[in-house]
Amino acid sequence: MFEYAPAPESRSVVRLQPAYGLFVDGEFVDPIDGGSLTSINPASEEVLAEVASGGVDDVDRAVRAARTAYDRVWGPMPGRDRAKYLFRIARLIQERSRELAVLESLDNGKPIKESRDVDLPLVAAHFFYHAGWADKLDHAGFGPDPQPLGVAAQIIPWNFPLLMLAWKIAPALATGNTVVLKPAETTSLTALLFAEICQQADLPAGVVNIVTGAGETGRALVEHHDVDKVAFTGSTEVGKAIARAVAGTDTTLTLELGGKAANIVFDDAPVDQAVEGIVNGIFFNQGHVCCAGSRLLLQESVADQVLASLKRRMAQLRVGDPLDKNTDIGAINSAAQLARIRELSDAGTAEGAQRWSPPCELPDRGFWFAPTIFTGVTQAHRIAREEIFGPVLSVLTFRTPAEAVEKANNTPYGLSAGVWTEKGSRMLWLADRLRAGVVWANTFNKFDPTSPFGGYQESGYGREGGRHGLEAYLNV
Ligand code: TXE
Repeated sequence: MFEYAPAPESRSVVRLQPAYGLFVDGEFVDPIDGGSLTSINPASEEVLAEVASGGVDDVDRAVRAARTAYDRVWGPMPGRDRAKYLFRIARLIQERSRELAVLESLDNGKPIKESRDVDLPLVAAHFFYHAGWADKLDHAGFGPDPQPLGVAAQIIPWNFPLLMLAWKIAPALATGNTVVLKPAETTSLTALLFAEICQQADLPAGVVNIVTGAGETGRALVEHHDVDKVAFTGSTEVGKAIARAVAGTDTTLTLELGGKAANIVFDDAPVDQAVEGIVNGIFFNQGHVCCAGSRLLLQESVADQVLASLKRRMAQLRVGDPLDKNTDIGAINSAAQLARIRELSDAGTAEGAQRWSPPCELPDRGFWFAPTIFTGVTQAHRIAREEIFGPVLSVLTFRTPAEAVEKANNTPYGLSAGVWTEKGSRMLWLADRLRAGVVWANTFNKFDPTSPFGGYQESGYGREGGRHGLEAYLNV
């Protein structure tokens, strides 16, 4: 067993304060009626900082600050001026990207090579992309002078703390809305560093407010009478509760919820390339990805070959210290999530599927789970139906393209899917029939700010990114 020891030179980029307040009306403030949360490093269980937990009065203060900023400053501001702030924020994110990436890995547990090379570049790209829209909304097909909605309440999860913040805040600000954002309780720190960046960019006070806290804080925000728009990313269960809470009000809602994506491999697919796509599909970010390729559908004639190659590749994956640049799989974000992954994996074994993981030493402290695949999975098994949100892959087989579509669509979700085949006609045939918001062709987990992202059915509604994402923040 090795001791978890973060590389000191990386860690030193981050200057953590012992305690953080809420970011309201351009300042860090103590909560009025809230308490505090302890933020820990999931790879070591060491305490990183105390973080304020906002109560009902804190949420009210933040919404009032956002309303005032909307009425007096941000709503009336010409798009070209809003763009300048967004460009400034985007550049500051680039300048401070090392610090942000290290903090993200410390707080979330994700490998530094992902936070540094995937999350942070995408976060900056989102702000640059939306900065470019701010002065062009009249020409985007929404009609002349489309109006913002007002104050947006935004609730985000812990799997991509900064990237989800960027997906929410950048389009809201570009379209002239102001924001109260609540990060997830286990990953608040990069949102608070982002608040510092807003100060550094001289963003007018109240345009962005960050209220940290757990579900109760989120509920107070969603139920606040002066919120015009709610945008939520998280579990389907909480998404449905939010939909019920705003039903009958004039608050508009977008929901980005869970998934159980099929990654479909045909017998003409290049095996090495497909195996890389399978590994990326399920082990990227420890599988804490709403669009993770968590159901692998293999055409029977190549199933053995692909599985053998996948196992060889899995044996090379390095699990461990998120701050080590050679790490492929970091820590599970929380004890609660680890318990959920264990429970569903145990159910897989109990229901008769065969479990396999490569030999893999896991650190003693922290929350860890070895990369795992289950074969012999049937569609009735819980591991084929429920979102595991961890590094666990359920493998099923199919014979014909029609059977692949039928199995892929046999889920209450519909966020994404992947197809691996050299035949273009087959690719298009499947893309037409797969009920998923995104269908990746010979790739997986590719994101771009220009491309709308969102789901069908229990994966939610509304789109984020691209021109469609702007629509969610405008009266058109
Ligand atoms: O989600 P929650 P959890 C799935 C994944 C995971 C499961 C549970 O399967 O195992 O959900 O994760 C806030 N009103 N996804 O418990 O509770 C909460 O504080 C308003 C998929 O972490 O939905 C946090 O900020 N807000 C998913 C956010 O909701 C409330 C990402 C998400 O937490 C609230 C995360 C309430 N009543 C989990 N209760 C994806 N789509 O990517 C909680 N929150």
